[in-house]
Amino acid sequence: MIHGSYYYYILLINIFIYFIGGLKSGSMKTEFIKRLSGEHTDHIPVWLMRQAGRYLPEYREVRKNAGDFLTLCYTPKLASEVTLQPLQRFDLDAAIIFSDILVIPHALGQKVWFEEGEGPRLDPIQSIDDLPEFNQDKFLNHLDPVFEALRLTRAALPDDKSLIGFAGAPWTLACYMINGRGSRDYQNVRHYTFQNPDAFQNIIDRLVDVISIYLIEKIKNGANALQIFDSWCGVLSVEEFDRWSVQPTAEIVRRVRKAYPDIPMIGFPRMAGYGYEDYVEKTGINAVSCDPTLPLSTLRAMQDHVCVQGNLDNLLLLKGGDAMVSQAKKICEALNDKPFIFNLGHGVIKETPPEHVELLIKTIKDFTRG
Ligand code: 1CP
Repeated sequence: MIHGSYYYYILLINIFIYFIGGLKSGSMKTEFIKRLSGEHTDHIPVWLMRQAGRYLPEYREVRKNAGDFLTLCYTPKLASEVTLQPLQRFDLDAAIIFSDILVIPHALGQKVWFEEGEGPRLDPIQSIDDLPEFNQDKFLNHLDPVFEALRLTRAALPDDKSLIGFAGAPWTLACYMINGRGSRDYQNVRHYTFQNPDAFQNIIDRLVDVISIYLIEKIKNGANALQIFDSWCGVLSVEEFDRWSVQPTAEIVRRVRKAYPDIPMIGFPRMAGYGYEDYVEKTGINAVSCDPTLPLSTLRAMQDHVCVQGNLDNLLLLKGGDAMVSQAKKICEALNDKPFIFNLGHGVIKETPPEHVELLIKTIKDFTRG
């Protein structure tokens, strides 16, 4: 009898420790994680692409003191601070770690800098051999500040908030690496792929390797879900889209799942139009982030296979008021009976008044509060 109660007591302590451990590592299933896994929840989870950034005065303050944008990305305390800023203001369900997709080419040894008021610049490459020989330890060492920022942020976040890690998709990263800057249509890069398909394939293969390693490391350091941004895949034809966007992304999903079978992964094939449904079917992602050009009927059709996230026009958020509120409600009405997370169709624009974000989040939260 004494023995029995002793073991019962030990068992209870173990259950308690296991439970607390789970909470600390953020492994508790939040409504956001549940919906990504296809479960229904009472409330609509919401987060916004580029929710941390220049539209917030408190971000501009930290950014000014940090000086250079990359310094901000590589200073864990500051990166964590700006990651948490939007959650201190708004009732958001997830934080996305503050960084940039271009830390990957930077960690591969490419020169990357940000021109004030213009955007990213890179010393363009023509072949993977233009980069130093790949060394995994060096690569991970370079990115250690990002991993530390994740650890700090996960430790500071309440248990009911999730932490999202992200990477650019191979095609989008290759666009910047070859073109050296943003472009409307990436004609140079598409021309390059026709002239040098093998050399381009080598670049994509290297990116698949390093993005997979990077995302796995992000999970190890506290990310509860991942998003892969293919911001420029909308310029591709159907065959190119399959070869340069869908197949490389599918391979990354396979590799990350091999290490972490349960990690929810969101894909964002921005402006892929006709390609969205194929992307969903072939990549194996859990959720798809939708740009504002897609009709809600397409989002609804995709909900039979994955969770959908989106797709309010960021220009409506910039405008605010009734136009924004009525479109946000329309999206919730159309999609909330199946797996759905509210988000924008692209990132918050820097001129957006923070009060508009406040009203938008309130609208979404009120929708299910009744
Ligand atoms: O001066 C500044 O403060 C720099 C502006 C800025 C910010 C705030 C850049 C430069 N990057 C970021 C942060 C950033 N970038 C985040 C933060 C997390 C959050 O969402 O809150 C994320 C997810 C990114 C991802 C990113 N960077 C993408 C993919 C998403 C998308 O917007 O399509 C892309 C394409 C980039 C490249 C990049 N970095 C910065 C800018 C201005 C750009 C886009 C330039 C272009 O249009 O070519």
